[in-house]
Amino acid sequence: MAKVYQSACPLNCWDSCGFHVTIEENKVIKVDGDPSHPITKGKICGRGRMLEARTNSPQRLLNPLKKVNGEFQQISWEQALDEISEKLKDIKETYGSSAVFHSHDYANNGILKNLDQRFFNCYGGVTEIVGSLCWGAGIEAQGWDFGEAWSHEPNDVLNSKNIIIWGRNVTRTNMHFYEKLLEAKKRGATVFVIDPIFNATAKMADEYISIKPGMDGLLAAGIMKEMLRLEFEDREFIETFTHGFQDLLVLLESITIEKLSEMTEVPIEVMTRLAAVFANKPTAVFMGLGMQRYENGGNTIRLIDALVAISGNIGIPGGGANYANRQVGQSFAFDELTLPYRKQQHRQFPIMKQAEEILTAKDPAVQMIIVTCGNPLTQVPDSQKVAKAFASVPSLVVIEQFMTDTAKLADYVLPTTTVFEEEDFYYSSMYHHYVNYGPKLVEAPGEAKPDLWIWTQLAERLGFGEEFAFTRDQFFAMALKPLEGNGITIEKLKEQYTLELPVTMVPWHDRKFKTPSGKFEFTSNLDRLSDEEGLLKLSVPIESKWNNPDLANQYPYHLLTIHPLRSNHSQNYQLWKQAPKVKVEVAQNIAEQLKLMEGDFVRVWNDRGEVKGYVTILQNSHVNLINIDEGIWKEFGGSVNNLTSSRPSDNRLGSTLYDCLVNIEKINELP
Ligand SMILES: Nc1nc2c(c(=O)[nH]1)N[C@H]1C(S)=C(S)[C@@H](COP(=O)(O)OP(=O)(O)OC[C@H]3O[C@@H](n4cnc5c(=O)[nH]c(N)nc54)[C@H](O)[C@@H]3O)O[C@H]1N2
Ligand SMILES: Nc1nc2c(c(=O)[nH]1)N[C@H]1C(S)=C(S)[C@@H](COP(=O)(O)OP(=O)(O)OC[C@H]3O[C@@H](n4cnc5c(=O)[nH]c(N)nc54)[C@H](O)[C@@H]3O)O[C@H]1N2
Ligand code: SF4
Ligand SMILES: [Mo]
Repeated sequence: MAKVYQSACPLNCWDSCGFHVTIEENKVIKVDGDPSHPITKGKICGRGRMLEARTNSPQRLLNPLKKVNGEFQQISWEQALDEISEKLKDIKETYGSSAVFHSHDYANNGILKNLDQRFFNCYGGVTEIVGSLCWGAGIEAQGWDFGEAWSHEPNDVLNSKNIIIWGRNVTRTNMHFYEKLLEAKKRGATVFVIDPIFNATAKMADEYISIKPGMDGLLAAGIMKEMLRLEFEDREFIETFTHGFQDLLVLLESITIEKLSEMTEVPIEVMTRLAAVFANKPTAVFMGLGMQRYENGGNTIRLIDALVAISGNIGIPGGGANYANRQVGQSFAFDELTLPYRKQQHRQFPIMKQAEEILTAKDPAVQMIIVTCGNPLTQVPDSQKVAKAFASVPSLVVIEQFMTDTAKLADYVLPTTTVFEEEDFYYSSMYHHYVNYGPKLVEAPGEAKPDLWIWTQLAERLGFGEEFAFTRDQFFAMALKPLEGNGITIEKLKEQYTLELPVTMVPWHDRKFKTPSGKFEFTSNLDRLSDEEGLLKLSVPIESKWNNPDLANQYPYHLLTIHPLRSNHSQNYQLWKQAPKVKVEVAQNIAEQLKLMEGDFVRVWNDRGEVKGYVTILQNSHVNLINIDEGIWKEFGGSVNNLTSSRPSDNRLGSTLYDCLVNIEKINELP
């Protein structure tokens, strides 16, 4: 008899949904929304539903594999764990533990997925990644301005008069926020969308503002200039609660509004109108992550923060410079889980530059890479270099559910469980502040094992088994320790399935910022920054005609590689009923200039590589723009990261995935 259980979505996503999962005879039959979830209220997206297909897929990895003479052979867990732990021992003795590189991302939002760090710390400390392909530039930027990247709680948007969706693809990536926007609109709020692509959210907005990619900081500067000219700024907030306003004035005086309009490709009237919108408080800004994946990404977010600050929209209900809500992750006791004091050696590679770092590492050179919760061959920029680097290392161990492009390259592939095959609790620091419980509902197929089981087995073989001799409940209790006083325990979570975390609902309402001056900092006072670094700048994408006219002549089109509708990154393409094809979306002006028609086969290229695919014409998008959704596997024509650059952002912690110029031509399809 089929039975419905409560559970939760593990995917790296804004929404962190509650699930109803139908189980019959140890099989997942259906994944649906849990109507009792306070935020997600029974609605989920196709990626969540596809977790059924993911769990039951005949393509699942079922046994440990070892590559022998270029071919994978099935081996026992005993053999895999013995051989890998022997290699780990030898590497530590001969080269030091930091000769092991842990390459990962955040494919699963379960708290116990962080125990990989406990393993590597107890082993002695390995080479870790630093920074983030995803949101790194913006998190760092808000750290400079506010001291933290915190957002308002989801229902606060119902207090806003005006809502600016700035580079967030809400209908596609953050569907429950879309529901809230509709509700806010019904209550009379006005919605603006600023984006180079006329996306589905733009269709529901009251006004759509088209912008040249990477120019949002300059648009914020233009709006600030108009705001100051019209004396719309909030003088009291500026004088009492901010630091560095004079520096901002000098910066804004260094450029004319006409120049800003020319560079952003946004008319001056729009800047004037938006200045009035920001003054008509409360106005809330909801930033997406796409717009900070540029070389100038940190400055972009800082200039938008500055605009929200001078208009007095900080710390008031219905306002806010909403980007991420790190309060959520900060609620848990990470150090208790991960034991950072146990590491004796330590080295860091920036996540975007991992390929270059691997290829040039000395003292010690990288001897082994262990990949968890990530698919770097598809997702990390400059894919060809990534493939070369990963192939150059003596041992590559990949813990995976599917034979991804990264797994194909491995020496050992260890099969792991999917969400309903193990117990965990899930949260996301992107949008809402509820934590969700997900019980184990079915047995894993074949010999697939939870990541935690793999760490425990390896730890025993390496002599620190006692650090993993805890039940899941004991690990949960460790993570939840700081919340005990608020009555948030694992017992209560198991009973109620979702619990509200005690976060600040309207950040900075007390005007106490976590910066060195205690104020909002237009100029950052952080000790680790030079005076020059702390200043706001008017900067442009590195791959743009303003910065590199020769490159822009050779590669006249701007390439975006945004997140796909029907896949979470690279996780779902192999599950589609019809094999995916690379869709090359081109702006109307490009199609007209190059006489491209819907369905034409084209090549998109730059100095880093090429991708081939089929043309779709983008309606109403900004000119000279091409988009290819990210995540596509090699066998389906990917990866788009063949084209992207591994440069870091201005503040070093973000990627520049969208700071990318290309050319395009029609070619004949191979028979
Ligand atoms: N369907 C789906 N949903 C997802 C994911 C997924 O893979 N698929 N991934 C999840 C993850 S990990 C993340 S990080 C989030 C990301 O969520 P979003 O930030 O919403 O999505 P992105 O695709 O990163 O960013 C794309 C948006 O930014 C716009 N954009 C790009 N460059 C610029 C610019 O210079 N200026 C402006 N104003 N806009 C710009 C794009 O046109 C697009 O609308 O989505 C999450 N949700
Ligand atoms: N060009 C371009 N590149 C991008 C982006 C972009 O917009 N454009 N977006 C960037 C962003 S925002 C992000 S967040 C990254 C995401 O990058 P990744 O996290 O590397 O992408 P995923 O496709 O989600 O790959 C995760 C892999 O982890 C595996 N996995 C899932 N659950 C588990 C688990 O429990 N244990 C283990 N061991 N493995 C598991 C999945 O099978 C999958 O193959 O990509 C970045 N790359
Ligand atoms: S992927 Fe995001 S929106 Fe879809 S079900 Fe999971 S948490 Fe919800
Ligand atoms: Mo992300």
